[in-house]
Amino acid sequence: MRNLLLYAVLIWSFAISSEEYEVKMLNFGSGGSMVFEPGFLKVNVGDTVHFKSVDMAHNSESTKGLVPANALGWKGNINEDISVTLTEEGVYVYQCTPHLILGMVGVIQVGRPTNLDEIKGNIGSMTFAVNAERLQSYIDQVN
Ligand SMILES: [Cu+2]
Repeated sequence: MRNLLLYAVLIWSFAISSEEYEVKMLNFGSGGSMVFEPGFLKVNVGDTVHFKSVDMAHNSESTKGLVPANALGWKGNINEDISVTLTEEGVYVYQCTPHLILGMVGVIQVGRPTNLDEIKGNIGSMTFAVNAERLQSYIDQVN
């Protein structure tokens, strides 16, 4: 009986141990102009990412075809914070929709990178006017 109680407490503490992260949406950051910071995040399944609208005219939206197959994705409004709890394992590419062409993208790895090959195959068709190397540099950090 005592062991059962111990297990119950352990499971309960595991369930509430999911972590929270913050990604800022910025006009200028250490990674350049029109940028998410940090642009690459590695989290665990069940963790939550808060996208913070620090500067004006940005949003966070998962990029079509560049999220795990079972993931729902998200679409934040411009000038609004959005919180996303990531429940499907894999690699997620997301964008600021008005500044996608300016390379305002980010990558979140949730647990194991189950769809990494698919992502690598699909990002080749994306074109950026500036910050063209940024997405690849984030993908290179997936491990
Ligand atoms: Cu933006």
